[in-house]
Amino acid sequence: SIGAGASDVGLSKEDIKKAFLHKLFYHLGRVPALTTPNDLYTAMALTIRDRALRKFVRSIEEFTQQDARGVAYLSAEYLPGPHLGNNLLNLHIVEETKEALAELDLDLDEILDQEGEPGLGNGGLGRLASCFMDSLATLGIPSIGYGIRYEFGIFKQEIKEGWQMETTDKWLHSGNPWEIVRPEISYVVKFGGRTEHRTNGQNRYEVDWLPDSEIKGTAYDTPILGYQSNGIIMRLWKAEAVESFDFSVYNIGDYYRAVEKKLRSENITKVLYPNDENLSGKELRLKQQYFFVSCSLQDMIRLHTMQGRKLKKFHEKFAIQLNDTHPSIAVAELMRLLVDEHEIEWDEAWDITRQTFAYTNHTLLPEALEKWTVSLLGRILPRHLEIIYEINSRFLEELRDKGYSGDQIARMSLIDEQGEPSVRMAHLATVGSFKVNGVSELHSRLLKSQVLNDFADLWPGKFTNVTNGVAHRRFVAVSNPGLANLISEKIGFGWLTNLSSLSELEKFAKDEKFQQRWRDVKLQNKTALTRFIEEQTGVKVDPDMLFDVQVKRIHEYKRQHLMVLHIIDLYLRIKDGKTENIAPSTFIFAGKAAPGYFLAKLIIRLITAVADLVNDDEEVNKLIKVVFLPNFNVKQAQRVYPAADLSEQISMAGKEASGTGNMKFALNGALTIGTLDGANVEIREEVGDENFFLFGQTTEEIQQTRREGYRPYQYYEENEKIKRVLDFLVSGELANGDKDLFKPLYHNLLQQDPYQLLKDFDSYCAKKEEVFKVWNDQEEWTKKSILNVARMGKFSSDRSIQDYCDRIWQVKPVKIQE
Ligand code: 26M
Repeated sequence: SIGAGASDVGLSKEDIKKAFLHKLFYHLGRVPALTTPNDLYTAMALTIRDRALRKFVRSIEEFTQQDARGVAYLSAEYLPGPHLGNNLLNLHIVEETKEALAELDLDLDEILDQEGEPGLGNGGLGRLASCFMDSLATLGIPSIGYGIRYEFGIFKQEIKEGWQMETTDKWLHSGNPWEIVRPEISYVVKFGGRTEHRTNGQNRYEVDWLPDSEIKGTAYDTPILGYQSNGIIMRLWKAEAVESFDFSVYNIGDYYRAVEKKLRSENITKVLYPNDENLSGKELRLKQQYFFVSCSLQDMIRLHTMQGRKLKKFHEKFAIQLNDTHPSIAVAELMRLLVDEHEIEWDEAWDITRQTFAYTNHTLLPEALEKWTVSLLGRILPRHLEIIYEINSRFLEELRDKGYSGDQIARMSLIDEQGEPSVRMAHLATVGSFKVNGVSELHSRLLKSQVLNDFADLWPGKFTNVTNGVAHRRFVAVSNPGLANLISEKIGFGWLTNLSSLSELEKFAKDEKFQQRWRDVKLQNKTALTRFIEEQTGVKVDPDMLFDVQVKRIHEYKRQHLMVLHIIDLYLRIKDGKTENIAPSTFIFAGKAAPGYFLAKLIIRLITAVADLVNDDEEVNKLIKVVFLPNFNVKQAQRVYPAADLSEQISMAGKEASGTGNMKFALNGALTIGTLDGANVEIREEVGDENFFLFGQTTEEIQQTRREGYRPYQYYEENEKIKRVLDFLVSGELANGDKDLFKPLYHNLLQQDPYQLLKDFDSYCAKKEEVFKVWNDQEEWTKKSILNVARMGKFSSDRSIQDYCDRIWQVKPVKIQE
């Protein structure tokens, strides 16, 4: 071991205090008396980063020494959330840090509150990648997470006159103390131009790619700590101009052109595309994907060969996981690197490639399946298009040999020839991988029977399921210390590394004293959220009410508007004086809409309109309130989950691949009202159907309904309640008399209702009645809440990662002796 020893990064209160003052003085040039809150936060972050780096460096030493097989996780998105609190937990120095700061008259909570977050993802998929980083580190898996260092992450959401407004997320503006730039780790990535084919002296067929531009990718590393164990890194690439485009090589007169070129290069990693579940087909997005994939593969090849290993053994040392199809151009890029740049023959290169990649699918929605037009792909990546055609022609040949029909072959082809020819990235990823997985049992089953049906028939062994999980240390231990302490007091700390041991809580489910403390913790969390809600929205809510929460990206398939229709029904009932059986409730929504998704934005407008109506009505607001919390992100999520009583997971069955918010809520003691969709199915299986509020059609029933011809208008005509609620939308009683505002939603529901809200409306309302009834029996509710938590052990991302290790990657942990 070289350099810093453990003694430089001690973990005692004194060590932390000394290091903190040192950072404040020498890194920031400040004395304690003259500091801004950001200085204090930065000094503390740097103090902790040193300690994290030491873990990480030790891990790398050990991985290298043991020559261990490792994993590269390729994801276009990450949502790590604030690092400081999580790192303090992982280093086991929360108390020491609190005390060190207290001696300086400083408050840890205020410092924690200073931290912003890297919004380098849209939602579920990005957050899952970060949960996986946490678990990979904790389990000691030799691994690295590759991605893109977007300068602007997901937009900041503000609400103006009830509408979502987007502003840019300048997450780097006060510096990022967690990252380390690695100028020496950089690669050149080529774009555009043309290819030249020829046979060389030794009769080897060769291809040259003559690009028309080159861009440099530089590594920025962020250490990710595991719980009392190793560290790994998340390596994000930033685009810059290559040196050859520097002004020095140009004539004086070309200075501006050179600088312009530099600016254009940096465009590639400027901004995250804010669409989830909907593809944009934009050139810059394709460039982003290829850029980070190429840098990552070059980096892995460097790491691999640096240690004197043969490239032909690449797949023995690395498994590469593709987080959806966003990085799936990697299949063609690895082929190009092996065949064109390292002169490995096609067949052998293809064997290596297919033993390297595994692909996770996160969606069945047809509009979200990535396709790139042949013309765009050929223009940006001419060599890759040739390689994709070659892979395809060999693959289709195989199918022909097996006697596949023309229809089947057209369906399975990597190229979609209907309409403008385009490359189906899910097919490329499937053909180029040794395993393909969905993210919940139901989703994996549907993946095999719907989207990738032909492939599952061809290669049944290739398809598998790995149910998602969440970083319970972040989403319970860090964000809900009250609950965490209560749990640890009863069953010890084992649950932090083995979530299944939560089952030891079962025996306290009916214990009245324990129940009371359980409720006290919840009330405290709700009180804290109440303050936050008032700060953010001006709305005063009552922590004694039932907190009924739906937070997630806004999407029609997630059916936020189903919850709104029910709230309108309650409103109308209260106005009629029929208040019996309504448990006083606060309905809390949060989530971003893709900026170009009109109906999603209109749903937000609807929520804010209903909120205004309800909250200002003295007759109504004693019983119900409605809140839309702006700018939902990881930091806010950590405030919301601990304070929820009821978790809304009400997507149309068959549409939500898994969901992970559902797990975070249940782990914090919320009960779930939900459909048989995604991981809800498995959550219900685990917690018991008597502890889960199930409603709505099943996937099969929905298909049946569709086959029989779904007529939403019929429900409107035949169901008094539905008619009244829908008519209310266009009555002018919402949004200051504007009758037209919600017409698009009204018509959408009556004409197509693609997500069959009206069909599920009655069963949803009926289930809400049951929720109210159980809520009125607090002992019963608390018992169910405790049982929910006790039975959620399956849903740690530690379990998910263990599944990937055992069943997909074939990698083992490397433990480190300090
Ligand atoms: C694609 C092309 C261009 C621009 C953006 C995208 C894109 C980005 C993010 C598409 C989809 C994206 O995310 C999808 C997502 O978050 N899916 C969710 O993944 C979770 C983790 O597996 C699941 O729990 C959710 O059910 C699923 O909706």
